[in-house]
Amino acid sequence: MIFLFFGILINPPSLIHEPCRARTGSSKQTRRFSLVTNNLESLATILHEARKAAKPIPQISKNLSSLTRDDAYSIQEKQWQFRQAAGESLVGWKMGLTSEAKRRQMNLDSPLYGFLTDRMEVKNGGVFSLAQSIHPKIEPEIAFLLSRDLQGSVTRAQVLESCAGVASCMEILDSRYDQFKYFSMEDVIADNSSSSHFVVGEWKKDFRDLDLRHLQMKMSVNGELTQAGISSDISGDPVISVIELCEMLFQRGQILKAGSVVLAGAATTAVELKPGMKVKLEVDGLADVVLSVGGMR
Ligand code: OOG
Ligand code: MG
Repeated sequence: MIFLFFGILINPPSLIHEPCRARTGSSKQTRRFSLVTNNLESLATILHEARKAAKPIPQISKNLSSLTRDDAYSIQEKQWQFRQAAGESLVGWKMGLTSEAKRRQMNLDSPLYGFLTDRMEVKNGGVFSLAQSIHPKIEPEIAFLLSRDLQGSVTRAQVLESCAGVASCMEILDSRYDQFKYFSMEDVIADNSSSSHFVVGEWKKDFRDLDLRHLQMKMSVNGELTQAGISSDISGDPVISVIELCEMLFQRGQILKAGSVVLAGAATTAVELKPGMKVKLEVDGLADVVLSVGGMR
């Protein structure tokens, strides 16, 4: 696997730029497409294996700066296919870098998304073991549960009409890259936008009286406040994260399906997880969400 990775890095395939040519047909072009696919698939395999083994890898853009954003989402989608083949099911999506605090912390400039599977969910009040993680962090978010499909360009009112519940939520991030560092948006997107796990509080179904733009959010570790923000720190309004996700998915030929959970992005910077931590998020008007950290790294 290491040889495969360095093989790709030493001989960065200019082919990676040309996925569309494949669809035009001649045998030469078909071959080209299969080479492209193989390269993106190899990168997806490397990231997938790094996650499973909890062993970080060098940032893929370090020697492959030609990777496009579309390539990066293709790598992400391939990892979803590997996980689906292993029996995982899609439960929703996470938006990331929707707050200024996070963009500054990660030195990147625009929102991105990743997929969430059933195996990434940790029960509220449960224990998260560090055994299978590389360098996990946790961050305070707000989640939405959709009751209807949403597609393409949608309004705030349409999102709210299609929403069955709102909840406080914490996302656990774990970059598969050395030192939790990236060189580009493409690195992060290819790595499923650093998503590792998530924990959602009880869904509030009658959320219509809540002003979703003005909810105080407080995350504490072992009773001590560490992160404080307001829901408007997330995209100016967390509902806008759902609107943006819907548009971004549409550009990749996908829709936001009924039943999906959507994490709107963190309101503050993330906190490194250490054994023995008890992390709690309190959001105005929503039920608390709590997680304990166990296991060794
Ligand atoms: C990228 C993912 C950011 C958020 O909520 O802003 C994210 C990262 O920080 O590694 O999930
Ligand atoms: Mg997040």
